[in-house]
Amino acid sequence: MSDTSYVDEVAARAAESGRTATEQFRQRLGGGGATDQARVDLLASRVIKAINETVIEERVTYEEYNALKAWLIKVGEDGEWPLFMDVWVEHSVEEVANDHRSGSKGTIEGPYYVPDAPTEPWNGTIPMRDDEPGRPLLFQGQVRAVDGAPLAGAKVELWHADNLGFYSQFAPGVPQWNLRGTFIANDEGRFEIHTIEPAPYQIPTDGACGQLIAAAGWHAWRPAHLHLKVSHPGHELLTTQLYFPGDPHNEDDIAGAVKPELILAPRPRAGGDGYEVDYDFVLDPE
Ligand code: MBD
Ligand code: FE
Repeated sequence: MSDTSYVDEVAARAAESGRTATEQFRQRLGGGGATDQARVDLLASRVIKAINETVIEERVTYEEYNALKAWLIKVGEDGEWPLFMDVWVEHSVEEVANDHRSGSKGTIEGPYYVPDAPTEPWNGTIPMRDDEPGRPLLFQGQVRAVDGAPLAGAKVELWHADNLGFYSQFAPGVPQWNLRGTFIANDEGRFEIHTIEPAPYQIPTDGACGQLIAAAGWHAWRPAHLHLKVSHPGHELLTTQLYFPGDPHNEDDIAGAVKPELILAPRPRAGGDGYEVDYDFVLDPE
């Protein structure tokens, strides 16, 4: 494959992911949400005031003002509002939402979760292609309550990008449930999940968010990561991500979602291919 066709292929997938993320959001969460008048008044007033203060203090020109309007229009046209919000805002919402927890650390969900991935046994393999590229990874651990009691039958939902950084259902050409699975922990709350190591992920560069990143001289990278939702009746749902040591973007994740507690310590797999890693989850009571 020539360099140009590779770039074109990546660009085509990037544009597709914005449309799909917007459509998924509308179906799952769109339309509902908080509309308490006093809160809308308070929050909208504060955001509008912050924008106006920036304009006055930085002496924003009409040229800059119109560039902003054009860009805001394009974010919508490209379907990139879910991406923009999850990359630059969700980490603060997550921080506030979860600061009472004493169990495992959470972090942002991001734009690419899909509910109801195929159910697999506690020691199963995530759906993947026969020739799925990437180093094999055995991800194992236990789900417990804060008092240490194992949570039998806990649900461990895992989703992640492939070895090229593509998410199924958002990048065309990837099988529907590729690298998305729901694992049911055994009677001791344990799981042993066979998957592959994901690649670092560059957020789409050919849409409005990429335009902002290029115009500002930022980078578009997230470190390689596993996404998880861990749940059990009577306990708070944990939405989190796990990262790999040594990834340079653990220090400068564009989405600000890395925490020290979320960095894995994989080791070469004893008597097998690839890597294995232990990580336990502790769920707070509801
Ligand atoms: C991702 O894979 C992701 O996890 C986030 C938060 C934003 C964009 C792409
Ligand atoms: Fe992700």
